[in-house]
Amino acid sequence: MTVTASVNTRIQLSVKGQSQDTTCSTSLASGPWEFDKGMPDYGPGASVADVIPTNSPIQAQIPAKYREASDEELHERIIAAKKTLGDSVVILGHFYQRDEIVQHADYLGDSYQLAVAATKHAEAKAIVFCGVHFMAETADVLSNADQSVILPNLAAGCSMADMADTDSVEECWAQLTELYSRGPNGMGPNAEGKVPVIPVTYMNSSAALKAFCGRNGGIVCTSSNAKTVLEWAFERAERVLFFPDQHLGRNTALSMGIALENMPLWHGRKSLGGNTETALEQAKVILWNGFCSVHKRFTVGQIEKARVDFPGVRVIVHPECPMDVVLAADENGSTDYIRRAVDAATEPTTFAIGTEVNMVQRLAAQYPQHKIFCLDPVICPCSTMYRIHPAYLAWVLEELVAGRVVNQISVNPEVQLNAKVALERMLAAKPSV
Ligand code: CIZ
Repeated sequence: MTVTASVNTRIQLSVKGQSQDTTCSTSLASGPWEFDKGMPDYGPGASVADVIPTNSPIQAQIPAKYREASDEELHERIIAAKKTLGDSVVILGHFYQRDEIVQHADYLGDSYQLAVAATKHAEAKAIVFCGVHFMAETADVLSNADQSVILPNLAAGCSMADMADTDSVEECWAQLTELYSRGPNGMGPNAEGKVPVIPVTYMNSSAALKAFCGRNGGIVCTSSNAKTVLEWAFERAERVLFFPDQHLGRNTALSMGIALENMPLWHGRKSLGGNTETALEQAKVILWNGFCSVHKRFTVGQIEKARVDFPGVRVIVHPECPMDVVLAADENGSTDYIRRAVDAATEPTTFAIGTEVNMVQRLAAQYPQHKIFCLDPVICPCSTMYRIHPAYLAWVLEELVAGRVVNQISVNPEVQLNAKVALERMLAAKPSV
């Protein structure tokens, strides 16, 4: 059996000096378990300085038989365990996962598509989410009470999601509430029926923050429906507090005609987030100071180079990229948008894509009629997604075969209830015509 060539293979070759490629960190060549048990970063690929926040879950070291197994052995073990478990398990693989994981997934998709896919499998007692922590939480919120959601490596978090912790957001909300309630209607609706502010959280956030939105009249958005969700919010509020990703918030608001001067940036730990009262009163979208370490790497210079090297190139970037990059690209959209754009191209096309490298390389392999490359020439996978190594998948599956559920992600019932309210509002929101 040959394990398919993947970003991982390229990393191994480049670290051994056997290819021209460069990686963002030589530690990518290490097994993620080298970084378990509380090392001070997120492990392989963490050259982008994704610091693990205090009290985030720590993965205990998995048994040596998994750490020491060859790629082929792990592959066979996963297949065998999955066969034994049959319909009692469903494996979900995010677009940003490595191929060695994706090939075992029953579903490949974005975080929301995957959580919804899991709800179609009531017969599955275990949902193994090969993605990151907030995704497993969302699956737990949407799944049945008798299903266990498992995250193969507990340290697979999302540094952007971690940039908005509940305490800082509550603190921000208290300050905004104090400011806006000085108006004639307090925090109640004005003559047009709009309240002063509504919280909107990106899917890449903890369940606790989704619940915060549920409790405070707010809503969740994904990168596919951010505009629809902002329209929903502006029908109900004069302004929006958008977290954690400033770039998705800014890019979406800009595309809706909102001026940059009406989008102040909120810096946690500073009074009024480092803004003046006037700026917050004139705000339409208050942006949290969060970002994705991978999408932040894309630059206008890379786009200019792609245009020189490949005249006619079609540049598509993710809306988590900085605004200047999104403006310089031909198109921007979610992972699913990017996948569909490539799939829909009828003529051989050159695509330069600004999103996570595993997904880009997979598209390149799936659509050989096109030339598809990642805008960032350095191989830098999402360091937290990369923690889902096949060794962890083999381990959680074999534990299930032995009748044990390990690494279960359980969202507390009250949080579940309120998070579901915010997710259901998102589902009910319809695009304006
Ligand atoms: O929601 C997701 O899965 C992410 C991280 C991005 C996207 O565009 O799908």
